[in-house]
Amino acid sequence: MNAQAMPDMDEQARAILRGNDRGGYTVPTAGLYPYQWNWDSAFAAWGFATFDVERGWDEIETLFSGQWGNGMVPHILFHRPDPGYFPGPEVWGGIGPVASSGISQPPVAASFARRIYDLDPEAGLPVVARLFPKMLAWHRWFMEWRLDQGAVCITHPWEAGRDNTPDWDGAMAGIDPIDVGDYTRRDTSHVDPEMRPTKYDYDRYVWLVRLGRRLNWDEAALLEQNPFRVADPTMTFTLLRAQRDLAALGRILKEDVSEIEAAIAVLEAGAETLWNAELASYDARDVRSGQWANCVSNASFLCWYAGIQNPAMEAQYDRITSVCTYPVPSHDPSSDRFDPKRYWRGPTWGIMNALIGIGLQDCGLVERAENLRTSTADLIREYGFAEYFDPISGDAAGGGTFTWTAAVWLGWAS
Ligand code: 9WN
Repeated sequence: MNAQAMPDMDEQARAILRGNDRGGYTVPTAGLYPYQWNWDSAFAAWGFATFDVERGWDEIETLFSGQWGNGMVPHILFHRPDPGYFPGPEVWGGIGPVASSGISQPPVAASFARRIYDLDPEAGLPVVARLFPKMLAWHRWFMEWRLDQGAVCITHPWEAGRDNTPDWDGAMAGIDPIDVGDYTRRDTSHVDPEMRPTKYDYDRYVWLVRLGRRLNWDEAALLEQNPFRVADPTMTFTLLRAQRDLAALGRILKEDVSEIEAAIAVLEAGAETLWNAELASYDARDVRSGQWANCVSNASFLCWYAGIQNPAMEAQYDRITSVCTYPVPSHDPSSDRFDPKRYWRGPTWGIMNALIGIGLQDCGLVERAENLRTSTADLIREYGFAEYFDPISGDAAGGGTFTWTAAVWLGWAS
């Protein structure tokens, strides 16, 4: 590590967070993503907290200001209209206190709340006391509406935060986007279309949004009528981890955490229903068809983050990381569906690396954890604070000056 480059990189990362700050919330990057995204904000809070704990807490409190009456915390909060993003608030028709989308995102907020609390327990205690019932209600919503054999399901590819991963190819093929109507994408005016999902994908994304809106985002109706329902490693592992972290915060507050402990047992059993023995990996499972996705993805490696040890996953990890200059790729490079620049079909994402690295460290796999941390630091130092990266060449891809990549630098990689 170049000691002289360090202060400069830290300062750049802080400047990105400040530059993307819209007052109480942070946009992922100007232009491409002009609103508050759920899991991006949790990372942003972590990044801010490394130099301004109070601003870190503000980010999470603003996120929960958009919580719906049923406990769901939306994946996008549209605080201020912006024509630069599609689909906007008028398409989604969210039913919460702030204009929003109608789906959620990986619940990492409680885990980052615990990290921020640890940085300054005295300042954090009153905030955690305010947030605890809100985080509990969100986790309860997942447990009530989204379980299949104890694994957590998504109802839209955007919900897992891994939009066009091959994990959903089977379930996406089951959708006939009839009557999707006309729409104009905005993402491809900001970023090279080769790095984004295709029209085939977008037709289905938009069709699913229109279905949810028609059903007024009623989870019981969606459970009956939505053809897209996939038990997902991202959601299952992040919720399991978040429940453990929420229980720890609850104990600090001297709350009764027996409900959370029971949920942890359910999710631990549920995580094992994602074990695809033939593939020898955790995998996504299409609940409608009963089919495996047959994908080793970067979400498969979140098992350690959830506190699950599995030697076969260590072997998978070593196999996949050995063929990439900058791991961890979002899809197995030996698969014919691997595409090193197309979003979640191959590129490396700093946020996923941070979660995988934290998991490896917590599970005592410290050499792998340290190697991943240093290779991620090299990647960001050499190619910038990009949204994602080509795992073979390291080339920056997607949006630039990205909030969560800056946060990962400050919180973990540097
Ligand atoms: C749709 C903001 C978000 C991330 C997701 C990432 C991407 C949105 C999009 O950007 O998704 O939610 O329009 O492509 O896939 O993980 O939260 O950074």
